[in-house]
Amino acid sequence: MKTIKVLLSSLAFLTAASLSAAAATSTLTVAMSAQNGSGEVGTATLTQDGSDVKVVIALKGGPATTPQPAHIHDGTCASLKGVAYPLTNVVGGASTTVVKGVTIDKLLAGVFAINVHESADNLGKYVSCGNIVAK
Ligand SMILES: [Cu+2]
Repeated sequence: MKTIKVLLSSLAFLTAASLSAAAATSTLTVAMSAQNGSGEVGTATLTQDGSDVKVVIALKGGPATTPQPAHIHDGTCASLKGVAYPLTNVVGGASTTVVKGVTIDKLLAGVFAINVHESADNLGKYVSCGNIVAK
């Protein structure tokens, strides 16, 4: 009888552990839409890597060599607030950044958007943006 009780409690523990593991988001694709007639569209792929999140931006339609500043901002694309996490400049449509000490689930729990600016000289012009939301 005691053996059965131990077995049952072990099962309950294992079930709870696997449920919490399944709940953590390991990857998320954010659709990046063109803004202000830029034609720059693509994706930002977020991948959980331990306690960090790798952000890979891939855009088409942008300049070949002009560096384009990119950030994770508070707010939505329709109403961007301040910079929450800086990202590596997009060059030739590509940018990879490891954002330290954050989880995809934390980003999903808040209100955040990834945006790209035309250039360092023209930060005020937004050329691409995607809201960080679950599919
Ligand atoms: Cu920005």
